[in-house]
Amino acid sequence: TGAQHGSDSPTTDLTRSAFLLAARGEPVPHTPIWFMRQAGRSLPEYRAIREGTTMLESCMRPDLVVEITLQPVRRYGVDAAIFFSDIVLPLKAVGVDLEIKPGVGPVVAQPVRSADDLDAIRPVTPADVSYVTESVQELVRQLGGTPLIGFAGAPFTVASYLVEGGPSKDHAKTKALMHGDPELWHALADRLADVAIAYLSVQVEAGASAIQLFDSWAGALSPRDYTEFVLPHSAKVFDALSTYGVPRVHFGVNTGELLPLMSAAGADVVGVDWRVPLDEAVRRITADGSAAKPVQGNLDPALLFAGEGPLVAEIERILAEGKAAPGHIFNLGHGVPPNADPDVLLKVVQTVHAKSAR
Ligand code: 1CP
Repeated sequence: TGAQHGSDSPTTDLTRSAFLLAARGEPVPHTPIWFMRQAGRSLPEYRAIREGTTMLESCMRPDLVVEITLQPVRRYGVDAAIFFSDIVLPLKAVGVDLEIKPGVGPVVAQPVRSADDLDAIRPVTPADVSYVTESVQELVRQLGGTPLIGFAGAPFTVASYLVEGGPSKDHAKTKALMHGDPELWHALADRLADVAIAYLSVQVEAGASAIQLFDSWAGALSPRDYTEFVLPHSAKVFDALSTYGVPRVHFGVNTGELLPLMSAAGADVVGVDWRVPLDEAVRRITADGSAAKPVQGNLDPALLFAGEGPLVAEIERILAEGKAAPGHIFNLGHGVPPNADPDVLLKVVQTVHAKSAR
């Protein structure tokens, strides 16, 4: 990947990217690190540039997308950038009536209740999101040797916003729909798989070097429900993306019981939150005889507020446990909290790099 973007300077060489090497289980110069939600409210430069522009408007402006995506790369020297967007952006782009409310999250005007409500949900075409193509191309140019991760929301997590109408703690309406009207559920999830495939394809074709499928809220489901109602749809997404050969990361919160299933859905790299140690995650993924695969994680974001001693001790423990996997990408167990201190995040990056240097 990357070669097609021209190599006027050696810094555009992605073949030595620690992130991409780790994602493929190959030897690395140091353990790569990036942070979920590394762009965003924890950065003063983000708050400044976002002033007066809504979240969704920002996602549609290449000048802002490029700048906001680069901000944490400049500040922290992380080993990957993540495209600045949101999991509901492709729905907005095809005309679903939704907004992202500050301090709340995505809010949907007309929650999905019947088959008629599915009409609005169709895959984006490159023409619907030309600003995404433009932003990714410019980012890949400016990022040089740092890979760009494209992302999409997984069918279950996006469906939850569409069915609940907004953020939810228990996902009760979504589960009720699954069990009460499985036909409608599968029709909705299948459409959302197609949305994710289309949105991820646009990003990869524009130059993204890896993709992450966020099934943030899948941990609300039992393994049985996950297997029946979610896995086939997420597997469809991973399968469709396999043609590109870019590493595919699969992440959710509170997914300790689901790790083998989320791995089996087709991930090349399994994201792990802080509840399950990485060596135990590897044991769970391989328990049925499946091959071990690279893992990503899993510092508890709360440790960012614990002080340097405990923080460094946790980083050392996670680096040691990560050795159980054929590749380890360091990350938080979930997103950067908005009140995190950027200097502490910088310290985490420097510590991970220094302690893992080969
Ligand atoms: O105005 C703002 O700053 C709004 C806050 C914000 C931001 C910065 C939202 C609203 N989305 C984003 C960007 C975003 N969203 C990124 C970008 C880049 C980065 O990581 O640096 C990404 C990857 C997402 C993906 C996303 N959106 C997820 C999956 C990741 C996760 O954190 O689990 C989810 C669940 C969403 C929905 C969403 N969008 C925004 C919020 C506050 C939420 C969560 C709402 C809830 O609690 O249900």
